[in-house]
Amino acid sequence: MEQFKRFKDEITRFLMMYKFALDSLETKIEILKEEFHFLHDYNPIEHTKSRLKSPESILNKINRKGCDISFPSIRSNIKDIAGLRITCSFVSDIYRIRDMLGNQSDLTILETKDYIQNPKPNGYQSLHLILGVPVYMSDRQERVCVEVQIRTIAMDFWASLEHKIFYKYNETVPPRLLQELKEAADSAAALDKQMERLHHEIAEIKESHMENGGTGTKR
Ligand code: 0O2
Repeated sequence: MEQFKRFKDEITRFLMMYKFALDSLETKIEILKEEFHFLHDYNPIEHTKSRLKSPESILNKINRKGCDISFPSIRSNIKDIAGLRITCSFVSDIYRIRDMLGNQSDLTILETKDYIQNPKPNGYQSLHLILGVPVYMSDRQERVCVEVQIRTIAMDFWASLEHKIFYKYNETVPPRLLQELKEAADSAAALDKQMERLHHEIAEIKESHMENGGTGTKR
């Protein structure tokens, strides 16, 4: 019983580090968001969502990978214990957010998977970063990994539907649905391109309007 309690305390303390890393990253993002809004009168971040992997899902993943079940092994082999998803309106915002995070002196971008430049065969698109985030505990400083997924609203819409279908069919999705999902991913990418183009056009119109000191036309 004593051993079980000690083990439970260790897991709780271990996961706490990841929770603190997420808390501090979310605070950083909130600050960037507010400052960006103040400077540019525009918000590149629509919303953020964080999650911590459960001990059960950490154990499943470490078993799947065939790695040791120990805290050091879990730390070095599972990089998505803490996950943060950032949703934005435009593809250019995704890279702007990546750069803003990369410019923070205490954060390190340890890994980048660009599924926008290289979408997965099923159509999945997102920018994945593994960030090294410092965590200040009462007796030490640790650096832990946080997986950040940055995507547009259209990419997020697609990924959440695909995720639901994948689980509904217990991972064996009928080929017709896979084909339709791929087509939907292509449509989402086309929509993202069109919205980006419109966004730039509107920004240019706004700029020349400001330069000419004119007044706008109401919708
Ligand atoms: P959850 O519950 O979202 O966390 P690795 O983690 O490096 O061992 P992998 O597959 O190389 O494994 O990592 P990758 O490619 O960075 O993708 C991990 C996460 O991206 C997944 O987490 C999903 O959140 C998301 N993802 C990747 N591919 C797809 C996809 O085809 N469809 C959808 N909907 N999401 C995807 P988890 O662990 O699967 O689940």
